[in-house]
Amino acid sequence: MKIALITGVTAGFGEAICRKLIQANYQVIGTGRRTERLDKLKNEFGESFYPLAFDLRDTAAIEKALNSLPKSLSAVDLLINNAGLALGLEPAHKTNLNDWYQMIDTNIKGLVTVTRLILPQMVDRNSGHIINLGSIAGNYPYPGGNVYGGTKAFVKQFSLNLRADLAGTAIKVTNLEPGLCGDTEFSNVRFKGDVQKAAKVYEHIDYVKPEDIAEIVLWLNNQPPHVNINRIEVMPVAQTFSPLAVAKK
Ligand code: NDP
Ligand code: 8X3
Repeated sequence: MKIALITGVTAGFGEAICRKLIQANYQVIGTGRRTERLDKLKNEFGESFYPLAFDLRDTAAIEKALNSLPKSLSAVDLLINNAGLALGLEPAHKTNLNDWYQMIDTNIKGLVTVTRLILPQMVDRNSGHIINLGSIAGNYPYPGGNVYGGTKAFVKQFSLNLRADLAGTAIKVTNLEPGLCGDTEFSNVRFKGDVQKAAKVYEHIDYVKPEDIAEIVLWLNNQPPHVNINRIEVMPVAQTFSPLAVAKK
């Protein structure tokens, strides 16, 4: 039985990935801050689910939580760095600096901390797969994407650089880059609880669902040992590109 550690299982993609992997017979270690939601998953999945509560911005809490794992769960086969957030959609000069720090501390600092703590045992066993949740926001700039897009560009380059460092090992690294995806708390968080504004983002769009992302994660991890998917960008058919903006005089 494979052991997967998924950050951010208390909502959205993470929860869907957790369900999909447990159905596929993985043992899942799931993290998040909201302990009541972790407890709910524990009640639902029993032995297949191991809850670990910590805030990704708190390095000491991450270390304590990961060090507390029972020996039977300490060899993680699949690390899914999913937890993350966007805050705000204002232009850079109007944003709240603390929102920027929170995105950097969660999407970058938290992600690299978990990775750095899990990676050595993968290298020791010469086995494992890290899947990072990037975003199309790390590939294409858009107004208001400022620091969020910057964090996801970091995640993309970090993923590719991990592959460079892991040359000669059997360890895989993938950056999964979704576009517009609904049925998660992403926009509620981005718009700080303004549910109506969040709902508008998904109006009249057949968006990508958390289950679609979960299916892709399982497929990525099920590739044969010699195949690494470096990056995979996923959009709803309804989302596509527009011309570059030009401000005329
Ligand atoms: P949700 O808001 O639905 O879920 C986010 C998860 O991250 C929650 O489980 C939350 O848990 C956890 N999390 C957030 N901050 C922290 C923190 N400080 N410490 C610990 N856990 C934290 O978002 P999605 O499922 O939509 O997004 C998941 C990932 O996918 C993110 O990295 C996001 O950037 C990325 N993504 C999302 C897209 C979308 O359109 N939805 C598209 C492209 C990428 P808790 O609050 O309990 O701590
Ligand atoms: C989430 C997708 O386009 O809102 O990462 O940045 S987008």
